[in-house]
Amino acid sequence: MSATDERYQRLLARAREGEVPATSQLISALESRRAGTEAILGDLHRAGGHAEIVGITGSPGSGKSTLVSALARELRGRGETVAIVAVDPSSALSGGAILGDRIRMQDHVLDVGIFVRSMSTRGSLGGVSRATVDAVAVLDAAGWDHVIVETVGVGQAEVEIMRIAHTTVVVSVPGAGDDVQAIKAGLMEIADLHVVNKADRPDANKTAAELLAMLTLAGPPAAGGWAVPVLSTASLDGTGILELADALAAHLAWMTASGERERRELKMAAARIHSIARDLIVERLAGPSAGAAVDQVVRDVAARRLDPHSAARALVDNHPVPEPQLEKIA
Ligand SMILES: Nc1nc2c(ncn2[C@@H]2O[C@H](COP(=O)(O)OP(=O)(O)O)[C@@H](O)[C@H]2O)c(=O)[nH]1
Ligand SMILES: [Mg+2]
Repeated sequence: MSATDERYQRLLARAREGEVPATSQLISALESRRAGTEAILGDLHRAGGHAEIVGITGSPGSGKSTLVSALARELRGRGETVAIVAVDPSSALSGGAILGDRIRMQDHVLDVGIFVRSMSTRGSLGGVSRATVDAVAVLDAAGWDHVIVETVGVGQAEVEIMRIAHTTVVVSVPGAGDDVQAIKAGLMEIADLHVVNKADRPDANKTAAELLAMLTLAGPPAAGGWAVPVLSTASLDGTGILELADALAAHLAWMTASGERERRELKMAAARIHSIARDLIVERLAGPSAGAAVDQVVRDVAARRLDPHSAARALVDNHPVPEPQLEKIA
């Protein structure tokens, strides 16, 4: 075992004892992608699989951080431990929101049963980056009961959150325009639970009714299926938080009883393998080890001795990437 491996192993052992600084250091080491992280990622995978992973998504300012903070307090009251990963848009424009997260999360600063980590999105706005996936793996392996990932629901992010979360919560707010944001942003398909936050504001009932109408249009769930609930919360004063915690527990129980949890674990595994394989292949084709073979192909395409499709296919055939057959698993 290399010195790096040993250091990571020590950090993981301490993280599993509930040592927060060791947990943070391990997440940072993986985030900066220092050499020799593959072995520890393997250990994390083997140790994990116990945490309930919840994704919370919705537009900036919808109150996700406030909601997560209140939810964490409720879950702590039930004797469960909660780790929060807040994926902050890296844009300087949102500096205020990041600061806001920190201040609210300080409510929990003295509680050893709560862990809070902010991650930058590093350019992929709202995206669940590789670093986030690895952070969740650390927290799962370290034995946290709940891992909550807060992301801004933009573009690819909502699809990506499904790849790491057992339960996805979509947050909407009243009075943000004529259309419910979740519908506009294409978030309807991924929501296991809808929350209309800021229910203390006018028109909260109207927003909830619009969401319910959309869900009704989609038809009733299959027998034994999950009926997506629409909950209302006012996360500043804690209204509806107890019901949200109950609904999350109910969704987890349903997933376990119906076999859905197993199906989702399969999908997540397939998506994970695919994404890592894709990264590997890109690294190989672009990296220094690609070497002369790629250079020659590039020259052949430029000189029109070879077409780019055949060239790409020939390169990939040398490094095949298995396509996950997600439909077959579903
Ligand atoms: N009126 C009201 N304001 C809220 C509620 N929840 C959050 N807020 C406020 O909405 C703003 C954005 O909250 P934040 O949690 O940072 O939203 P995020 O960007 O989605 O994480 C803050 O000023 C909060 O105080 C709520 O239930 N009611
Ligand atoms: Mg936030």
